[in-house]
Amino acid sequence: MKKALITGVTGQDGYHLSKLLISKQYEVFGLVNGQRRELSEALTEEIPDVKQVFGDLTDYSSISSIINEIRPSEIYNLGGISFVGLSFTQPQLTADVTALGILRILEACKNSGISDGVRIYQASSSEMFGKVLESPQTEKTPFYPRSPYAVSKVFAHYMAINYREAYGMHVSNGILFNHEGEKRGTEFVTRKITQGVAKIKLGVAKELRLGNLDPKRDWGYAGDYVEAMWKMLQMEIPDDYVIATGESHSVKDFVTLAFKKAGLYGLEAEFVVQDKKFLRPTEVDYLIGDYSKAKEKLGWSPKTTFDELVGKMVKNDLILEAKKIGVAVPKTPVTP
Ligand code: GDR
Repeated sequence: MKKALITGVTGQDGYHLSKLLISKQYEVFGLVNGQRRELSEALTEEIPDVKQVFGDLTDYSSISSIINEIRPSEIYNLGGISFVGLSFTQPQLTADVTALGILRILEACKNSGISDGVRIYQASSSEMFGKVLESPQTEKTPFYPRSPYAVSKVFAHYMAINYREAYGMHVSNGILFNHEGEKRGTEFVTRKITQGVAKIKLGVAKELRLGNLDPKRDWGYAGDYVEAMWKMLQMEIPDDYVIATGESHSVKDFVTLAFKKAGLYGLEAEFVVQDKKFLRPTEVDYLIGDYSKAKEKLGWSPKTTFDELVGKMVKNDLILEAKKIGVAVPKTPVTP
């Protein structure tokens, strides 16, 4: 039985990846820091087969002893401060977790003598392209990070490459563009929109407060993207891959479609309020990824369309919000 260690196991990608690896008969270990018990409990309830191990990406000794004890064949580093907005107010914490976390993992593997056998996935991000220098973005596009989060991800990305080149370790970077779904945290714009739309539909919210509606993102479905992570570690030679859909839509497009999916045609102008509080000191305006390399080498392509993604998320939030107030789930139109 293959053993996999996942950091960030209580996040959206941790959920999808754990499900995938368990379906492939892996023994899955998930790193939890023990401070947020509600997250651990929710994970136990949803995926009891994940074995939770206690440690923290900021604490080398805990990472090292976990790796020594488990001796995993695959490590997926999904942990970190992942909310770009928060990284502006907590830049040092962001660097400690998001930038240095992978370094601690790499060092722990090297020092425990398992660096030859282990395969490591580093969650790189399209945020590294920031103020883009070319479009669409590929594995060769230069980086121009625009937040403490993105700067940390660039550090981690190159550290992964350096350990690959310096010590021959099997480390791959997945440069994932935005990926969303039912498990997305409500601080991220897509889920904030779909939850907000569901509340408006049910009459429990009167407005949806958002920041900048103009930025464009390449949005895919998280369930599709974790397949690519796994595929990268099954390759004989480690490498870096862009994982994206090749389509870009604005936040405004997402809002319009979400209102439509809930049967609130064209009502966004009435409910959406722009709030300066959600603006960022530096913004990433436009991202669109070219996933040709992943398609060719990994045989990976996205399965879920933008329309399906928004539909899925709105439907899920309508069910959850209706349950909270004990009413029937409103019917959503199949075709607008
Ligand atoms: P992003 O995701 O920063 O792209 O990073 P997010 O959903 O937070 O923002 C997307 C865009 O929407 C704009 N926006 C708002 N964002 C939030 N969160 N809340 C708002 O109210 C709001 N209004 C407008 C933002 O300014 C931005 O332009 C995500 C994260 O998951 C990263 O961890 C990951 O690396 C990248 O995607 C790929």
